[in-house]
Amino acid sequence: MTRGCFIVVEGLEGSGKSTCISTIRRVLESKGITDIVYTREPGGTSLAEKLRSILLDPGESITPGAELLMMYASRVQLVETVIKPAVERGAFVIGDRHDLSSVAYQGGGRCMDMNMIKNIKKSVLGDFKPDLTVLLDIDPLEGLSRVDSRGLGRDRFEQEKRDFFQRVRTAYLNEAAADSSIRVIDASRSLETVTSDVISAVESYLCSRG
Ligand code: T5A
Repeated sequence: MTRGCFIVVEGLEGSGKSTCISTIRRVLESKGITDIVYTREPGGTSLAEKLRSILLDPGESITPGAELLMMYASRVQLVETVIKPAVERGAFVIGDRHDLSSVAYQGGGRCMDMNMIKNIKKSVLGDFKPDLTVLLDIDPLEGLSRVDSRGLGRDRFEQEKRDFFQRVRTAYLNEAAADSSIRVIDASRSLETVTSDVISAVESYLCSRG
């Protein structure tokens, strides 16, 4: 059986990840791909959804180390029980965030040691990584103003200051510069233009798979 693949969408809050995921689904369906699995992080399993509700709760006070380990506990459970089995049976998995979020938010945003984060990743996930990552790049203020326009309030991360999100953005872009499987798309432009770039990125990846 042909191996499936794992496509991840990353970006700051309000960068348009949900819209991008719908676009990717449409591209895959247009190619006749029907076995598509959706994941989100933190979350995506019973255990990880419980951790997600704690991690996003604005009433929780969580140390950076505890936050990082909860992100990885959530991720390992998801990778081992959902993502790997799906990819092995030939499914296309579309992930709303994955490991790059920990590098950007805990490494960049919380200023934690990047090597320590990468060592944890290596210890618990080995060489597992997405086949393609679409990184939606946006100025934090613009992203957060989109979030606020939904009128649902801010979660624990969304309450952070602008500097935090600037560091997250810088870390995202630094990682992208060093990894050709990460495609950066300027998400500040119109939805139509962003969608067109997302389609090109996914089609070009599918072509490269043959
Ligand atoms: N986290 C996560 C870590 O710190 N470490 C980790 O390891 C992991 C995995 C998760 C939080 O956890 C943190 C990061 C996050 O803070 P979440 O809810 O999964 O939280 O992620 P959010 O980024 O908060 O999700 P959002 O729903 O806020 O962002 P989206 O999905 O990017 O936003 P979306 O697609 O709903 O779009 C927002 C609005 O903008 C509009 C949309 O219509 C929507 O109304 N929009 C546009 N408007 C104008 N022009 C465009 N081009 C537009 N694209 C979308």
